[in-house]
Amino acid sequence: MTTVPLPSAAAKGTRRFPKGFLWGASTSAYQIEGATEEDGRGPDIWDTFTKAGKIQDGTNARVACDHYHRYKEDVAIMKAAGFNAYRFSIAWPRIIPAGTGAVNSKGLDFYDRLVDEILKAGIRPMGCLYHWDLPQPLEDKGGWQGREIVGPFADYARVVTKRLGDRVKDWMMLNEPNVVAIFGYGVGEHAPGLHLGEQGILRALHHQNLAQGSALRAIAAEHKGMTLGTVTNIQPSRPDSDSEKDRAAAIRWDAVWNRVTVDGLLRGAVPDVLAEKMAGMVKPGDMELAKYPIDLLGINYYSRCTMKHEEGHPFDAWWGDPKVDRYTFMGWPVQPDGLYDLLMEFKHLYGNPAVYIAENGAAYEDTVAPDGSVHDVERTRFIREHIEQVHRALTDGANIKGYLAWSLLDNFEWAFGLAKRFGIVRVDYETQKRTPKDSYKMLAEVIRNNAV
Ligand code: IFM
Repeated sequence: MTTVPLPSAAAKGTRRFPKGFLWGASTSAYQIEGATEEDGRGPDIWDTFTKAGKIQDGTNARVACDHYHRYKEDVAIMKAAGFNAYRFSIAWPRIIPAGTGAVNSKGLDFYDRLVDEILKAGIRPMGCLYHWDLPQPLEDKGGWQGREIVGPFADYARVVTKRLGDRVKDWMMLNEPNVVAIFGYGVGEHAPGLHLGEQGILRALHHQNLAQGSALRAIAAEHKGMTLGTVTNIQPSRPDSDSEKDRAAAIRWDAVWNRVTVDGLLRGAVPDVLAEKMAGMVKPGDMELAKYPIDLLGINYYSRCTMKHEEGHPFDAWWGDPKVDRYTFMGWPVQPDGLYDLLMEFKHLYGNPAVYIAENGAAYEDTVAPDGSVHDVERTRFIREHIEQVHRALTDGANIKGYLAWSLLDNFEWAFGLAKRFGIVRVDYETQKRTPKDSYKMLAEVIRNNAV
């Protein structure tokens, strides 16, 4: 095991964060809950995708971290680290199993219990309505390809907030709509596994924008004092080389990956470079519906997008290689300063609205020491370095309200299955034993000091 020297200021924790800064972690329902066939939950697109044998390591999420039954233990783990915030997602197929129509009260009961436990631990629950688990019956009707999904999503938002809104005041609509659109509908690597190319990607993005705008309004109409927002992964898009073609690819990719969602929501606008391609799907009134004065935007960051011109991919753009000295077990480059760049760019482009880091973390090949502990040196370093960049951006005036690590637990990493571990807490999938890793201990220390 290599030891990583830390800059002395970081080791002493001299960079202080504002009072009330949100600290914690994020998870999503499908990745941790398990119990996919329990208490009236309906099938979703990831159940179908998994059953079709599309998961690289052949695993599935039927049990995952068994959080559905072990949530009390998991909340206790958060409390012990001193979290004051936790973002989790609600499983649409637990609440409205067919996507529309009958509400499953047992599904709501689970989140009732979970929320009460989180509050009892003194943690601020931040609910996310959609983290990729679309009820299969809705996909059968076209899923995010059709605008018919807008009404059902707003209805679902109403049902959830009616039940939990007395206690959960922070509501995020979607998680990473760009990943849903590109990997789910564009290139088929995620559920529902469709290869619909550019038009499929843009349709899925546009309809998520509309559903989001509609759900935000539905919640605001019925509740006062909510903090409303959404979560998107903004990644600075940079060319792989100085060539004209790579530079153009990076600009196109920035529009697809970052701007359709953020410009739609914050400006009610379609990025210029995509206006022609989206002309057929944007109807009068759509962009007014997409635009909403949110209170808080969740930003997920893992690395920059280094883009090269490559035909055969949507928008003739695909990931190149920035040739850095460190990569995670996902093969993703480690670029902490990209987080600073994006926070500062975002501040300048959008007038410095309130944001928080809703996900940031890394998969590494952890090993369990003979005494059972997990010294995840690289993840610890990764998280610390990113928190340092958050502090740097705060110092330079960015309006950042919190930092949530991805993820609390090792979990089901979508098409990669259980093999890719992002947790700051190890999960032994045989025994369901939880072991806080060194990264968890480091984060707990940062939280205790409110400083890095
Ligand atoms: O696990 C995912 C999460 O569901 C969404 N953001 C990226 C994470 C790591 O791939």
